[in-house]
Amino acid sequence: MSLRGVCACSTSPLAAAACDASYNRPMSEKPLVGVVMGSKSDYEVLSAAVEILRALEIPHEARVVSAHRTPDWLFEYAETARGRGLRVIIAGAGGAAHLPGMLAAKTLIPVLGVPVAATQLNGMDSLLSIVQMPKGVPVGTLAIGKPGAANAALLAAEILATGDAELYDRLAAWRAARTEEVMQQELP
Ligand code: RP5
Repeated sequence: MSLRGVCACSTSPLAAAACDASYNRPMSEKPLVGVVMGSKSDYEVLSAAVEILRALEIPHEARVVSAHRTPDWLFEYAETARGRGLRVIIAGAGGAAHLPGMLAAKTLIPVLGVPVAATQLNGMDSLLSIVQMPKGVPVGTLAIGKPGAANAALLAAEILATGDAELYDRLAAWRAARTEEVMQQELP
């Protein structure tokens, strides 16, 4: 079973099921960054990553991939990611948050983990789960919630920019714009 091209909706029953929901679609013909999350409910947080990727014109896709509810789909996603051209995976999850670690276990593409506050523990459970990967299978762990999601996208951009001069320039312009915003701030 393989995920060929943009969306394997027609080639893989698992991918087809995942593509059925309108929120769960590839957003680019040749995505370089995969943004995945354990549930549709995580999208409010992970959308901060998608916004940055859009702003930097980085081809990306967003999918729901649940480690405990769709484990076979998770394996398929990870195993086919490199062949589809993905270079970085951003993975957000709440609770036990085993999604980033399981993806990292199944691919050598860098995985950036975003803890989502989804339980009574306000994301501490997810943070500790993601950051405490045992030695040998790394997951780059970002902050809990939207700031972490946004930074995951920026870090993905920095990784890709090491081999893409035009993206480097867009990233530099984005950073300069943030500096300018602060320099223009006036206190009441
Ligand atoms: C995790 O459980 C997801 O990543 C999400 O953060 C959390 C709650 O999922 P739902 O019950 O909203 O689907 O797997």
